Amino acid sequence: MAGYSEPNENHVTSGDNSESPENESEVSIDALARKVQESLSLAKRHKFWETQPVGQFNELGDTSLPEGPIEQPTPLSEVKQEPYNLPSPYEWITCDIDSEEVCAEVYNLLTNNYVEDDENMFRFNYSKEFLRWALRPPGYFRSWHIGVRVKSSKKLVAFITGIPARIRVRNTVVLMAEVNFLCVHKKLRSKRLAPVMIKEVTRRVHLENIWQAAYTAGVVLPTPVTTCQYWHRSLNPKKLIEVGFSRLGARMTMSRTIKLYKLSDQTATPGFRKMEPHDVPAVTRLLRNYLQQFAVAPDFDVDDVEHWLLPKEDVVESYMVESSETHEITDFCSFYSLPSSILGNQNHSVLKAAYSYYNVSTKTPLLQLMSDALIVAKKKDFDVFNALDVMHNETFLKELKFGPGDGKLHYYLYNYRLKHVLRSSELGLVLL
Ligand code: MYA
Repeated sequence: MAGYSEPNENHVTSGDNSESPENESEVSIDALARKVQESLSLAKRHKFWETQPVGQFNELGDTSLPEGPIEQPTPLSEVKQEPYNLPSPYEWITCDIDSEEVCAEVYNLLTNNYVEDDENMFRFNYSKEFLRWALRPPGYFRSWHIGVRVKSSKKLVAFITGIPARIRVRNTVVLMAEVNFLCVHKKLRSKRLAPVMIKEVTRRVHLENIWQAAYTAGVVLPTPVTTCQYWHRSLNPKKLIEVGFSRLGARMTMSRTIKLYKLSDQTATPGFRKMEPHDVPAVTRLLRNYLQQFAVAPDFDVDDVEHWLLPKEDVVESYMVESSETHEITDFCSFYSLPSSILGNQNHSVLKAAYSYYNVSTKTPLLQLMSDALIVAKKKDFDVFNALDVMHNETFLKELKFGPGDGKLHYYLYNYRLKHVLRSSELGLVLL
């Protein structure tokens, strides 16, 4: 991932509105000039990304271009055999995430240097268990877990990963790399290390005869296949307000706010229970069938479902609805656990966030299913439940009192062109 997001408050603009019309027009001409300048330099802005096989901004709307791979694979013998050059103080390493020591180094790098919100109040704090889960799906390649160390001190200062995934784009299942956890130590930013890291992961993906990738980012790059918005549902409004994640609404008191977000102690759906190992085949069928309707979605088999959706304490939670008569599994919901460090608050250091993952409703209305998901997340002591506006999520967000976030999350494909930008609801893919 990732893009960071916090609840989006409608700020009431204060300040002096008594400017003369003259001033006003100067301001707007200035703003216009800036906009024109920005749009003119847009094409020059991505020295690295312009050289890559990704949709370019100037191709937007050009429907004459074919859908599918942008470049054809090259023979494996022509793939560069040695790593890209790093500036001389640094060296490549392949990270053995099974090693407790290496995992701790990666965890520390990310905990101190990974994605923050725009105001630098929160930073993602993926747990070690989460990282092991995220990086070792079926068929993973250790060579795609790439670190950069300082040669002299051996300190880990940068990281990038890929994992293999079958992603269906419309009717074609494409073997891809999902690229994530790109991180450069704060002290080494803006030195063009990121492009070298991206080229190196690309080279190592090519060596496995894989030529496409999927990734998400909070920044705009050439060119998103879709742009999603995060929504947030307060579970512990008092703490969220105390740490500055959300604000007390206009004409609201703390006690009214707590009451507004109060949830029932009990889930409502008969037969709602935690997923167990023997459910894997039924969940796989349910999910495969459901994901077919989206333009871009993972092509999960039983091994993927076992890895990605079987509950793992403090990492991923999955619940389903089993009919008491037929024992048929009719509905499914899941969320993963991604806490954030709270930067500079005296009383709280961690924000516990649940992120909506894959949800399927065939019999229980999605609204009721997700209301039960909120109840179990609250029971597990999460402070907030986050969801993107992907798949059918828009149908429950407002009603279940989610508020829109300020951050956007852009989805990208590498070396695969789509003719049209997708609506977020056409996307059936959630990356971690
Ligand atoms: S998204 C999470 C990214 N991580 C963070 O936001 C953590 C905090 N930030 C940092 O650690 C650094 O700021 C990073 C950039 C490392 C992000 N995705 O080295 P630079 C371009 C892609 O001087 P730094 C995630 O993990 C930027 O536009 N490109 O910059 C998915 C510019 O290029 P151009 C990005 O700030 C990652 C160049 O890098 C991103 O020191 C998917 C500047 O380099 C970004 N998030 O470091 C990676 N941010 O001039 C792509 C900046 O052209 C995978 N840049 O605009 C592609 C598929 C590869 C496999 C293909 C297989 C076939």
